[in-house]
This record gives sequence, C-alpha cells and structure tokens, in this order.
Amino acid sequence: MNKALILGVTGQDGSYLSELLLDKGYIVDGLMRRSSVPTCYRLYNVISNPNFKIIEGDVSDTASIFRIIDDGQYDEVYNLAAMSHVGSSFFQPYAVAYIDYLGELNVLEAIRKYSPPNRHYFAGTSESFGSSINKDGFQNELTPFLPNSPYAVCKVAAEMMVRVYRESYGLWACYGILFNHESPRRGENFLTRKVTRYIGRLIASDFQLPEKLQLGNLNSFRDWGHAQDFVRAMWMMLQQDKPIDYVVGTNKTHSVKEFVERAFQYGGGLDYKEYIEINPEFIRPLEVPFLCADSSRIRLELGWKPEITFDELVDEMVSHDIKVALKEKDYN
Ligand code: F7E
Repeated sequence: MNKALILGVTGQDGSYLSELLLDKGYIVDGLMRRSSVPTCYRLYNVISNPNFKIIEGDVSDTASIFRIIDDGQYDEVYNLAAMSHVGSSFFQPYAVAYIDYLGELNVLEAIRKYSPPNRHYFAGTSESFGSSINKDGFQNELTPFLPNSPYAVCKVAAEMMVRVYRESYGLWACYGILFNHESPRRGENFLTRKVTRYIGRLIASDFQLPEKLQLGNLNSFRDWGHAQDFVRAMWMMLQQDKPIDYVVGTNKTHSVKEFVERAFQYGGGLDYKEYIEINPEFIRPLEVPFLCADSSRIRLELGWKPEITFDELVDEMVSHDIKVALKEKDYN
C-alpha cells in the first residue's frame, strides 16, 4: 500500500486530495496545526477511515517536519500548507514567508536528510506570473514569473527552491502552477465563496439582509476551475517517470464581474448590481490583472483535463450555499 503525507490537510485541496488517495487505496497521514477551535470540518468523508490519520505539527516548525518525515518514510509527500489569501499577505508578509517559503524549505530539507526516495509535490501558483502574459494572451510553463504580492514572491521562492533541490540533490520533487480552483469547500474570504455565501444568506433571509455585499476590484480576470479536478492533477504529476512542473488550468478566463453576475443569476435570476457595493478595503495595493492558463503540456503528456465546467462550478457553489444558509436559518 502506498503511504502519503498531506501537509495542509484541513484546507479545501487537502480534503479533496485525501478522498482521492484513500479511494486509490493509499494510507494517508494529514498534518494539522494545533488549534483551540475545530478545523477538521472539511474532512467529514475521511475522518473515520481506518487508513486516514491526523498528525499534529506545523510546516513552519522545522523540528516537527523533520521528525514526521523521518518517522513516516512516505512514498509521496504533498505540501499544500499555506497562508493562501493574496490580499492578507500584504498585511502579514512575515507570516507568509515563514509558512509558504520557509515551510517548503523545511519539507525539502527533511526529505533530503531523512527520506530521499519520497516523491514530493509542492503547491505552486499562477499568482507567480503576476503581470506576465505571453503574446498569445495565455500563461504556460515558459511564461516568466513576475509576482505582484508577498504571497506570490514567497511561492516563487519556494518553487525555485524545489527546482534547486531537484537539480542539486536529485530529489524527486516538482511543483504544479495551479490556476484558481474553487468548490463549496473554499474559504469564505476568497472571492467565489464570499459571493456564493452572500447569495445563500440573501435567499434564506427572504431578501431581508440589511447589508450589501462588499467587494473590491471587479475588473480582474481569473481562470477558475474545480478543486476536485485540480487535486487529480497533483496526484498524476507524482505518477510520472520524471519530476516535471506543469501549469494546471481550464484555459478559459472570466472577469470577477462575470463570476458575480453568473452567481446572482443562478441564485434565481438576481441582478447583482442591486446587491453589491465597492469597498476600497478589498482593493489590493497591487493586483494581478489577468490570468488564463495554457495547460496544453499536462493535457498532452499526462492526459489530464478538467471535467467540471465553469457553469457547473458556479451552480454547485450557489446551490450548496443556499442549502447551508437555509439550514442555518432552521437551526437559529
Ligand atoms: O481573488 C478580486 C481579487 O482572493 C480573486 C488563491 O487561492 O488563487 C487565489 O488567489 C480576484 C482578485 O483569489 C474581492 O482582487 C474583488 O482579483 O478569490 P481571490 P486570488 O487572489 O486570485 C491563486 C491561484 C492562489 O494561489 C491563491 O492562493 O477577485 N476580488 N473583490 C476580491 N477578492 C477577494 N478575496 N475578496 C473580495 O471582496
């Protein structure tokens, strides 16, 4: 039986990846930070599976990462642990550096010292491209990185460190340059979920919500896919013969305004303009204006492609959040 470690198991991607690996017959250990409030709520499908175990630790704590990787002797180590909110990274640049950059360095160093046969996946990001776009309007593996936030700078540093450890020490390590990926398990302060949660609450309140939805920049473009499709790409990347870094995305882009418009339409033909307000608090000091993947390499070489469309994603998130809000209303 293959044995995998997932750092960042309590997040959106960690929960979907746990389900995927357990379905494939893996033994899965998930790293979780100690917390006084419940953080396992996304793991409802796996928490009582006998092949799944939570281990306490922190990616930024060198001692715990060294010990866990030495003790575990895993076949595959996935580092998805991150402070992943781009806007917040402007307010907490040191936290991002410790978690997103030094955290990955801890993992690489632990594998090099204690478990070199591990295959290792690091969660890179399309934010690494920042303002950089190919002449054809897409971003692929050849597009130069030009990060526009503390989050993206730390991710680029970690991605480069993966390459350096691979080329210097022969580690079987790669990173995925993943474009935005969402789901009903997305954190509530990311754009998509913030919008769908609001729509759910609006409908559950019979349109009596006192506050409007406060948003920032509606004019940026994102390539939004479904997290379930994207964790499959992570796993596929570790099944190939050689460690190769791939761009993963849907190859289609939509503006924030378009996402908001569609979501309100799915919520019963609502006109978003009646319900939103632009609040400068949510406008970032520096924005990534346009992201659109050219993921032809992973499609060609590994046969990956997304199965869930943008419309299905929006529909699933809105339907889910209407149900959640109605349940909350009953409970109250
Ligand atoms: O913003 C705009 C915002 O925070 C999307 C992370 O997973 O994907 C994600 O990063 C867009 C931006 O995601 C609000 O300015 C407008 O242009 O949902 P987001 P992100 O910044 O694209 C990449 C690939 C990652 O790696 C990251 O970890 O929406 N926007 N108004 C807003 N965004 C938020 N959060 N809140 C607003 O009120």
